[in-house]
Amino acid sequence: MERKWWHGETAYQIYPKSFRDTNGDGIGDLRGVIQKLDYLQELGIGVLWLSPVYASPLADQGYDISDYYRIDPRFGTMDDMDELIREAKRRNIGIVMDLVVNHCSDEHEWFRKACQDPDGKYGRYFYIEKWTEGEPLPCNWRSYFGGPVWSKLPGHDDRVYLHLFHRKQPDLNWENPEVRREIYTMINWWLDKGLAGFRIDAIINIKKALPFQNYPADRDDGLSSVDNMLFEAEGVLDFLNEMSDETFRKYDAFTVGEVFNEKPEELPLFIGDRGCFSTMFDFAETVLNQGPEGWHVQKPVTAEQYKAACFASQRKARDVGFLCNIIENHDEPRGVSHYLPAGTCAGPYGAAAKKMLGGLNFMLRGLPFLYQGQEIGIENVRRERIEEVDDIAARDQYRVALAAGLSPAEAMESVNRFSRDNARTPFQWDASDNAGFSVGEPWLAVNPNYREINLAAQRGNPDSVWNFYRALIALRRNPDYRETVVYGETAPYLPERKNLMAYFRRGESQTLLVIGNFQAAEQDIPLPGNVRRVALNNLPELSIASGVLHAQAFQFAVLEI
Ligand code: TEU
Ligand code: CA
Repeated sequence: MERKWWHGETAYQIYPKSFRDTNGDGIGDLRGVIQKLDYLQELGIGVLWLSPVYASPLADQGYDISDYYRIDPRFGTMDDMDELIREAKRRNIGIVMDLVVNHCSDEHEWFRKACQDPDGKYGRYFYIEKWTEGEPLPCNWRSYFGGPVWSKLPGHDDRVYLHLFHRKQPDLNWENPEVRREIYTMINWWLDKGLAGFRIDAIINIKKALPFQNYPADRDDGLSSVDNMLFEAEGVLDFLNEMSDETFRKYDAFTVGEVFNEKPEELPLFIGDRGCFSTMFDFAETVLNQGPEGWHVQKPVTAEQYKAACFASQRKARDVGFLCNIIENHDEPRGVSHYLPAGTCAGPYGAAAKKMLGGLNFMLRGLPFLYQGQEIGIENVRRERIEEVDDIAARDQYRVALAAGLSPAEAMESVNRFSRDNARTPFQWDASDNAGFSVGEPWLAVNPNYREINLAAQRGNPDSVWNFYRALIALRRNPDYRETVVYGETAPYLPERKNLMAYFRRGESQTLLVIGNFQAAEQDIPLPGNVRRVALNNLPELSIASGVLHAQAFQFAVLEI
């Protein structure tokens, strides 16, 4: 495998709207990111992904772009963006922007022109079909945010357009070479500014199985999940390789794909040495227990499931390339609330367990990708009423739960477990009003626990979650361990042992054993050899006697064997 500059880095995702607001309008902005670059450098971050800051009506919080060449004034100006790229580079941080090209906004000039003349040039930029009231729609796919993927084309009673996501996110027609050309020109325009690269949004969706046809319904609504269509769509890699040749490869840019549903044999084509992307996210843990019926029937993830999913991903990527390891992102609940046993965060072992989960994920082979606030252990937020929820996915799932017969209170339970708002509450900088995020009213209410969980408090505490993350990042950079931590092979240790997640990282001349006691009960773990050094431990003590590690609740350790 070819070595790349980014392999040894730690990456970090910023959701700009909720990171830091500098002008008091309650919306995080680019100047806020610039202001916190020193913080990110201190943390040890080398790659920084910004969720979208392009001009947008924010129907899906920026994932609906109305102008790819402009910064939304709520986030700042193009000068701010240029300054951010420059200032980050000075700190050896590469800026990665979000590339959202499966769809644009219905307020994009292209779509407006398509509405004016559906048979003209811009009509062919989208998927527009003839349809009259009373007829069945061109196909029965269910949009990711609920309801059919077809909506009436504004101004035309006899046409519908396709949107796999929200109706304000019309899908771009990748089959049209003119569309692809427009996109490549735009990508290169941004790369010329000195970006390190892109995170590539929802990219598997750009290839549709055509002609449009129905799939078996998987809910009472008679619709069928887009997944069923994607399973049959062929040829996405032709588009992706063309895009890569025309753009990323020319710049040796860093690219990370948001790829769900890839076929096993395709992995090398995505992230191998000659793959279309540098890397992609490992979503094997993210999708555990998800299903077409929705959030209200989704079961909690067990330690056994989590471990098995991590190990399966390590195995599949082993000879191929690097995956990005995450416990959360802006679409998911907070990892500590989602993967740890219920009630753990608020209990006596909360801090230990948060460190354990972070450590187990961080030490896997691949690129560790932190999400803002993960480093201080931010938790899910509780909302009482659906009106307090912003997330369009959560609002849809609330309706789905009610339609399935749940009471409003029960429906809110599932919303609270999975809402994307969990990840989108403002960053908790300190114990001052609004968690130091803004002097104004935040666009989304802060998590009320910010007076206990905040960066300022954790800085001063050597045992904090934050200081533990600092130690993890430092270990990855430590010349004594770097080679093994970054490139060492992963091999499970005692994989059958319940509520234990343990694995070796084996380098040429060094073996590390990573151990996490994934439960509140203590556990005796036989060690496979003598411990030469303790590289990391999440508790003040580590009890080893006659070759047995007596692990405390949620104890985590990295041992050199
Ligand atoms: O998400 C793509 C995706 O597959 C979503 O369906 C995701 O599973 C969903 O948000 C979970 O409820 C990307 C972005 O990360 C997301 O924020 C956007 O809403 C979406 O694309 C559309 O651009
Ligand atoms: Ca602002």
